[in-house]
Amino acid sequence: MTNIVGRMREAFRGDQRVDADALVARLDAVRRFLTVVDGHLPDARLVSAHTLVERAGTRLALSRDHTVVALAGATGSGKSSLFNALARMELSTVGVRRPTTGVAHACVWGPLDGGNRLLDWVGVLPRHRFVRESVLDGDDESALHGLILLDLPDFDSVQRSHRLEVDRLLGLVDLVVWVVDPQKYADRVIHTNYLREFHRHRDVTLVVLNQADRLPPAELPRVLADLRRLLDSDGLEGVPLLATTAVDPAGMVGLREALERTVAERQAALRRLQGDVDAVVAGLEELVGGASPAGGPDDAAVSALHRALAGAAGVPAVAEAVEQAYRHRGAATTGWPLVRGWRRLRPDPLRRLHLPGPAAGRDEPAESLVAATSVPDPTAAQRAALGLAIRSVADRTGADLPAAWPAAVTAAARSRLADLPDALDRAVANTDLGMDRRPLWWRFVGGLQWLVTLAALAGLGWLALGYALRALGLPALEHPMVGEVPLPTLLLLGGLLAGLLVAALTRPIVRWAARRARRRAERHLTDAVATVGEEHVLAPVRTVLASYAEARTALGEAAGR
Ligand SMILES: Nc1nc2c(ncn2[C@@H]2O[C@H](COP(=O)(O)OP(=O)(O)OP(=O)(O)O)[C@@H](O)[C@H]2O)c(=O)[nH]1
Ligand SMILES: [Mg+2]
Repeated sequence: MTNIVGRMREAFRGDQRVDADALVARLDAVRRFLTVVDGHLPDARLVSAHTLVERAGTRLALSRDHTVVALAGATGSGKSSLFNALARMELSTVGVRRPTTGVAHACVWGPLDGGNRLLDWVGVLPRHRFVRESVLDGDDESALHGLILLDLPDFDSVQRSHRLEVDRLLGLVDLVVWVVDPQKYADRVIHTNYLREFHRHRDVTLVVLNQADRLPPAELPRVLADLRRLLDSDGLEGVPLLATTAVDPAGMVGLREALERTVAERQAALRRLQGDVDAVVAGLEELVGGASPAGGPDDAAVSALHRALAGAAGVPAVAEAVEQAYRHRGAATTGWPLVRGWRRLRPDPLRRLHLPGPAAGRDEPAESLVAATSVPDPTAAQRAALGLAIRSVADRTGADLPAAWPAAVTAAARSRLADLPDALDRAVANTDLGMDRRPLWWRFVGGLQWLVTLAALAGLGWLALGYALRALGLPALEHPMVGEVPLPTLLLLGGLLAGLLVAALTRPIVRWAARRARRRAERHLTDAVATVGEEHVLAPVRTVLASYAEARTALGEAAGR
């Protein structure tokens, strides 16, 4: 037995102290992780982390001078007997009928004050709490001062309520003493369902082979060695293993010493929580592990999105209208004055679209402007193309992220889909198409046209006056001659010809300038719809990526890296 206690001491990693501040920092990092991923990852994946944060916060706020130790094991292994033997009192019923203990019993060494709050939280009813006042025992019990020992129901119980109670308590206590007996120590349930689950809590796990007195002395080492092998394969290498005999005080020395050391160290609560953080972090790792944070949606996908947005916003139709309107207005200003009026009667291609332009929104925020343009609604094909482009942005961005995140990226990309049509319409409506001012050269050509037309009219008037005088028999006018041609005739014909010539020469220039105006308007419109795409599609996607990066960092800190 000394041998085993010696081994136990060696394996009991009392020297590895847990720094409370570091642990609190790790818990804060888990908390930050949860805040950051909120809304992006399915809640079901985060249950254990939420539970940890909640439990750890409460445990750390409660007495750290107390160490809650649970005796857990199969029915009949001797938990209540060990409990009573350690308390040196018959507190928990030891029975022949199985199972005996139905609810947890607690014994507190030292004053009850802080212990009571802990037991309220752990959930042991006041009538099942007992106090071991060290004052009465002199110094005998002072070494266990601060211990709260729990006698649990059996974990392999036929009673479902027992099992649930044990599972609940095992999540809260600081240290677990697993009690096995020579008959059932190899039971599969104990190892698979319980011991194996505690491999991250090796520092707060102790295993006792109780009823050691029932084995022939020569058998004990063999059974202990067999149990050690099983524990190792459960991932519990190095966990203290000792033999106990509840019915003999001498058989309790090892366990009592181990508990005394645990209580004196005041480390079990921190070690327990550290193990919990390790387990939770390991479970979360696959949610943010693997790929490093992606930079953002790639250029090709963004360009495709801009094209699709432009299509859905009716940019080609507006640009076409700008070109036509430029030609229409250019011709109306620079054309032959005698046909301008007729041109003006034709509707302006741009006005038909009812685009208020940036001036309309000057006094009110763009958001409040009611989009009421007459730009044609997107066709089914344009809508489908936009849907595809958004999906492609999401797919390409989320492709390298671990499972659960691609869905979050897709949801983010589509999150403002319903607002897109109005936002696009508003963007188009508020874009400066550069069509408000008439170019200077139009006015110059227009003035020239008037000049030559006036010359033609002057010539016409002059000729008409000559004819009139002649018709009335009055002395005829002497027309000055330019070469062989009388000046009024030259003015009339030259004016008409010059007007037609200027109109003919101007037309290709207007066409060229109209194409330029179209391209400029297209540029402005594309910029405007790109801004809408940025706000409504890309920004939400970037938010998810930023959350992912932050979650990675937070989990790294939670892992203590
Ligand atoms: N010989 C011997 N008998 C023991 C020892 N420990 C417990 N027993 C006996 O084993 C039986 C069961 O002990 P309990 O302490 O009631 O076992 P338990 O683990 O509390 O059982 P449940 O409350 O049903 O889960 C009783 O008859 C005890 O007297 C021991 O170390 N040696
Ligand atoms: Mg019992």
